[in-house]
Amino acid sequence: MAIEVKILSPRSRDSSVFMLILSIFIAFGEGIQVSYLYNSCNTTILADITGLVEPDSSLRYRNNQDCHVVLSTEPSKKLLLQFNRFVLEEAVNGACVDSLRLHDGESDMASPLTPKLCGRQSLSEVVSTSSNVTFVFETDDTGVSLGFGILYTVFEDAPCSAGQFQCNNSRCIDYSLICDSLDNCGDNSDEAQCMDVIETSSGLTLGQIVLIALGGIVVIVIVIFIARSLAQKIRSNKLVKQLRADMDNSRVDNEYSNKDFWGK
Ligand SMILES: [Ca+2]
Repeated sequence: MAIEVKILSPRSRDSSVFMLILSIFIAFGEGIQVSYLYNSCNTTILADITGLVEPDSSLRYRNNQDCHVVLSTEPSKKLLLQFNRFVLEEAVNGACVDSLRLHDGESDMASPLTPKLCGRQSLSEVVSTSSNVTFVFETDDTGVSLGFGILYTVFEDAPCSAGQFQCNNSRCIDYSLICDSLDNCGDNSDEAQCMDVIETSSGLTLGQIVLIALGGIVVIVIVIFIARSLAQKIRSNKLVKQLRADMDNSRVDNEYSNKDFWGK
């Protein structure tokens, strides 16, 4: 079986750091499921829509681990695994002392999806052909490092069913995954043009709502301008009337004063 492991470019490595930070932020902010191998040794993690797999809840994994964990979804579905980071202890004399390997099935007897991985790796994605992926995480009794973060996304091949979004690469993912700032498709098509894609409860897209809001602001500015102009005109007319009245009163007063002065 061909092993599907994409190697990241340096620029992609930068983006993977960003993706890690973003995914952690979203994991805490949006309640994405985070599963720790340490807590799941020799058990099965049920993959629903998406989630993160990490070796441990702390920033460093532990010594003396021998974890076999199956990530499992519905039989008709598959798993896309994307590496946010991968930093295990470096190999000694060419042999991994801490390692992770992935298998395309529900045991470590299934076909390998990756070779035994250790040290610092720049990996992008691994795609299963079955509905199960087995993680085999082994560490020795000395030396630990940052570990790894793997975003998994459950998908099916097109044609998509109701409630699914069809990626440009013909993968079908849950519709809730679009515009969540995570590349769940693997080609980022679920995150492209999000302003036009997100539908709100009102049935309008965010783009339409923004346009309506901008239109509303323009109308309000025009109304304020017209109201201020009218107010100024009214005030100006009042002042002119008042001025004319004052001038008329002044003229009458002058006439009376002249009569008094000349005694007429
Ligand atoms: Ca997404």
